[in-house]
Amino acid sequence: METCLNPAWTGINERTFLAIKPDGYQRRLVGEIIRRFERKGFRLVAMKMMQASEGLLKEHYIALQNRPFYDRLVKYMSSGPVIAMVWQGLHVVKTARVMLGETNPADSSPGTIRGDFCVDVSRNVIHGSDSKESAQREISLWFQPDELVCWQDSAESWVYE
Ligand code: IDP
Ligand code: MG
Repeated sequence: METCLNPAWTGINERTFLAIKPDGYQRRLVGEIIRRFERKGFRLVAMKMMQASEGLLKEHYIALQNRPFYDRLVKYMSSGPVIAMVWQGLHVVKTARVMLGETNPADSSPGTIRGDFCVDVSRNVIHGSDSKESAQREISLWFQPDELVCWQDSAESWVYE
């Protein structure tokens, strides 16, 4: 059993895929965004800075291929560095979406990332998987299995009962 997976409580092994988008990167929001997930108590298991190819992004956003903004979305997402990450913890998929805010920053509450740091739906600074199934698909699309780091989390007994 990998040391990063708890055999007794599989709920805390849930993982999600987050990516700081090129606007978040250019606007120097990387530290601020990572800080929020660290302080929440989630566990970072993979992270890389990269400029993603249009091919990868077309696959990532395949469900949106018939939307009018799809081509512009792929261009925007491939226009500069992104920070691709995998985070782990109890209900991390749902909680990360709450921490991101709504797709449109105008609908996002203050205190959320999109509510605090952006105004335009097409420049909304961060991506987060919308379900456990899409998280699995996106993690395997962006990361090789050996890029996920298994480490003994000494804070685990302070974050979970
Ligand atoms: P999500 O990122 O909150 O899951 P999705 O509906 O999956 O939202 O859309 C993916 C991304 O496409 C959004 O984060 C945003 O960057 C972009 N997008 C969504 N709707 C629009 C739109 O109406 N105009 C332009 N870009 C959009
Ligand atoms: Mg989505």
